[in-house]
Amino acid sequence: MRRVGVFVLLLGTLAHGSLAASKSLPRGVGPEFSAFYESKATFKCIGNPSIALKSSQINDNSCDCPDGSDEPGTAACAHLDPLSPEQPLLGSPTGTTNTTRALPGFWCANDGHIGSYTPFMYVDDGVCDYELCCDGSDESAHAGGVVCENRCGSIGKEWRRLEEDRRQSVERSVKRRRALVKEARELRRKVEVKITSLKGELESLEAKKEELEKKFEEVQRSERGKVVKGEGRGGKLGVLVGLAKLRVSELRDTLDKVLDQRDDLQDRVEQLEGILTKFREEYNPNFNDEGVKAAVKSWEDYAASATGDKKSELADADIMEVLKEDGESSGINWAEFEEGASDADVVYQLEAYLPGFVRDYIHTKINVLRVWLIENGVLADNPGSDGESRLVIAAREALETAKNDISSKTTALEEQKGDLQKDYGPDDIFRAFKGKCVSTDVGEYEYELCWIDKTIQKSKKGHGNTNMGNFVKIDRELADEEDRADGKGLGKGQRIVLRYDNGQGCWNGPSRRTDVWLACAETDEVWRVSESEKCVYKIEVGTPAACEAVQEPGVRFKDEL
Ligand code: MAN
Repeated sequence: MRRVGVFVLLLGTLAHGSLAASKSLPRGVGPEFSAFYESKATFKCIGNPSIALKSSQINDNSCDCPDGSDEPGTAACAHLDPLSPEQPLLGSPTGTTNTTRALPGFWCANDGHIGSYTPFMYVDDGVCDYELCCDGSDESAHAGGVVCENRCGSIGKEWRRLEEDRRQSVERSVKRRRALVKEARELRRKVEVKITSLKGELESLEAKKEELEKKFEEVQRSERGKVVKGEGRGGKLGVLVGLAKLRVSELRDTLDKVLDQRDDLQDRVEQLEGILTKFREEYNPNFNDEGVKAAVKSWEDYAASATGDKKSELADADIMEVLKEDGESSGINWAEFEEGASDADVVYQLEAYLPGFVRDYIHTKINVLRVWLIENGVLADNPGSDGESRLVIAAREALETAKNDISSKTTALEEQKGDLQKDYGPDDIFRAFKGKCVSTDVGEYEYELCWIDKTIQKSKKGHGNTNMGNFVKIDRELADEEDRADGKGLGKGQRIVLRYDNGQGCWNGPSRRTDVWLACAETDEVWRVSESEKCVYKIEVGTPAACEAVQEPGVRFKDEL
């Protein structure tokens, strides 16, 4: 099989044999040159009409015209080549072989397939060049006994099938590209919406900031003239603590008094028991006084039932404990409640219980609420540790929050505006690729392309990742490669090239950089990675984003010919 690269395909308008060469034309004449060969009598060399030949000199295997036009169907003028090194050629008007040839090659009509020109050197050389000349007409002289059957039926059929597949694939790619353009448009719209909303937010934040500045100044002014009152500190909870302390003190005094009374009564009981014991021991039982006898009996029963020391159910030690003054080491430490616990603190510390992501948002709201509560007497205005009142702190914090908001939103706005100005390629298409990566394995590395971000070389042996360049810009460059059978190649023509610079420094050399060449394909795929010179990489990628021009099946663009 010969290389196909040197042949020239007929443009699409001729693709389906509509201008098939007439049968009366000499062998090898392509349709667009037929006019030069119609005269039966004489033939004038196409490039040198002053040279007239007999029609019998056409295809007589002798190169008579300086441009080779008298031998359209033989290899007699195959040596003529504008690209070949100059060689003396006797009899030639220019004196050399370095002559512009009039004909592009030997015309194979290839009925049933696509007509094409075959290099003259392939004519009658004993090899069937089916890739270019499927009808076998290039070997009609049967050199060396070779017979080239006409295979245009089957080759044409297969070619049409492949072309149809290719057409459908191009259609799908173009469709995908359209979807990407739509996605990119939507992303741009979102950025625009974001810009509008950030501008709006900033406007109202500026107004709010002004308002908060005024408020802060007002609060500072009014707080400066305020007498700090001890009473009422702590709000409702503070009042409750005060009442409870008072009540506990009252109850402790009462218990103390009850205890004194008990002790007095106990003394009296002991005195009475002493009197009655003495009375029982000293009365005269010989006096038959029934009343006295009954009284003594009752006393004996009482004394018998009250055996041993009757322990008081409430231990005196416990009572003494209760009677001790409240303080840090006993009872209730009221100071703790008076200093720390106020209902205001509950609100001040509420934020601490919130999840982080709502804290900032709530912070402003709580401040506003705090100020309102303090101003309306619902919360006590606790001075901060540095003596600044809570009201002033809250007003200042609200102002600072607004200022921080303005600063972060201004940064976000600048970022979004910058993003809108950025070059994302034709139709803004690479906007749809932000944050996406594709990769492939080559040898000991995995190469990753993160589209508008960077290229990375990842060691599969665990030696870490190497930055091969950061995205800089979108360029265009001319590709000049033969088509590949699997279609995974850059081909010929202008291609989008993404430039990535300033990657990780090369040992004893400059920073790594990468050029990412794009060609049209149905899906995003890294086709090849090469390192043309040390730390200078080329990545070839197929992507629907590169399907800018729709090609009709079988038609090649002029710059690809
Ligand atoms: C690593 C890789 C190579 C590169 C050399 C340069 O091995 O990044 O691609 O050529 O370093 O020293």
